[in-house]
Amino acid sequence: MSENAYTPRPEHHFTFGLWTVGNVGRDPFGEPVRSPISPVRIVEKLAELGAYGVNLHDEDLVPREATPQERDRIVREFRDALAKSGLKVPMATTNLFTDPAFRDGAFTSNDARVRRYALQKTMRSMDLGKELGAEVYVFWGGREGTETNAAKDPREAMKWFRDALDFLCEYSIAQGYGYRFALEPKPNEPRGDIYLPTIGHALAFITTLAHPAMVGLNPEVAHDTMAGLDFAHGVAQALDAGKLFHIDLNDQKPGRYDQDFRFGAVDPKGAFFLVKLLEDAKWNGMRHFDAHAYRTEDERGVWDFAAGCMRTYLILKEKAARWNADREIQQLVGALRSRGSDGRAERLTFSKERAEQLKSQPLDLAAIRSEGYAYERLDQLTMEILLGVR
Ligand code: GCO
Ligand code: MN
Ligand code: MN
Repeated sequence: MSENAYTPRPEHHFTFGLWTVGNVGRDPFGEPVRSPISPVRIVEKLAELGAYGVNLHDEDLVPREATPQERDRIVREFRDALAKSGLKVPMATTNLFTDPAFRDGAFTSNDARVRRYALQKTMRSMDLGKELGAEVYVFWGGREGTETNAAKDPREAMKWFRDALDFLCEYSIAQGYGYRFALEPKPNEPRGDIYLPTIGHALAFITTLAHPAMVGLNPEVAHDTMAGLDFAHGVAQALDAGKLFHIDLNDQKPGRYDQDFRFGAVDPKGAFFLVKLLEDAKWNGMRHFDAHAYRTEDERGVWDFAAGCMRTYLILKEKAARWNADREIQQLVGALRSRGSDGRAERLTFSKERAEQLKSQPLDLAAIRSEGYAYERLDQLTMEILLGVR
């Protein structure tokens, strides 16, 4: 494949949040190290780099204290920049975490006024998202959680969370917005423990909602990694359930603070299996990078970071194609698929006869117990593709 295979283009559906490339490098110990980049400039630069779209929280674009006139001017200028560059806004979300009002959560705050404020802010932000053309609406409940379970009964919190999502589904329907809601699980940070901490928790919760078909997931690499989980397994389960509505790509070392590193920067092998999964599934959602440049960087480093996320994805996509086309790998995979059967894909479906037949079927347990699976060879071949010698 030529160098061009690694050049991002809009058809690859790469997106970034205004808050990602716009991250000013503030951390709990230090002040910002970069000046804010205006939303209009972000749109221009992302388009230049080959991205498809830009996503936003309400406050990334319109400051919380803006007057209606200021809001309209800011939105108009932003829409002009989008129209000029061709960049889209596929996803929008609400900032339900910065305002001190949300210190005990938004939809699950113990304060009923805060729960109303959270709905009000989300509805307004959904209006803004629609004005910009967003189709997916993300719910990251960063403040929905506790430091102590003395604070609230988690069953009560689940009810409040459900009421809020049911309310907002109805709002989307009543307004004719057609949003698909995507819940974003995270185990902790900024709360000590966050509700709906994993993909599995969120999938189960969705089945309890009034409009389960409208609601899916926005899983993130770093969040599952923080919980010590295999991200590709969670994503596969979301795909299997038809619930992968969006994805947040980045990277993270396990056991650390929330790092939001450039995609593939820590665990390229994990990133490879993720890209392979998404591409093999022909998943057509947005590849959204929810990450930011190291705090050491100036604005130039920010664009290096953004270009790097997309380039790494495309390199891994090419590696996945190479893996799928590799004869030796495919022989090994083929042997696994037909292992122990007559070569046809075998599904165990129940019938009384099948059960009876199975109960009395002789099985060569001695052979089953002694035959290896050749995963060492398969994994080494994978490594050699990844390391560029195959
Ligand atoms: C985090 C989250 C957020 C959300 C964003 C969109 O760890 O801070 O990943 O970046 O994705 O608020 O909802
Ligand atoms: Mn995150
Ligand atoms: Mn995220």
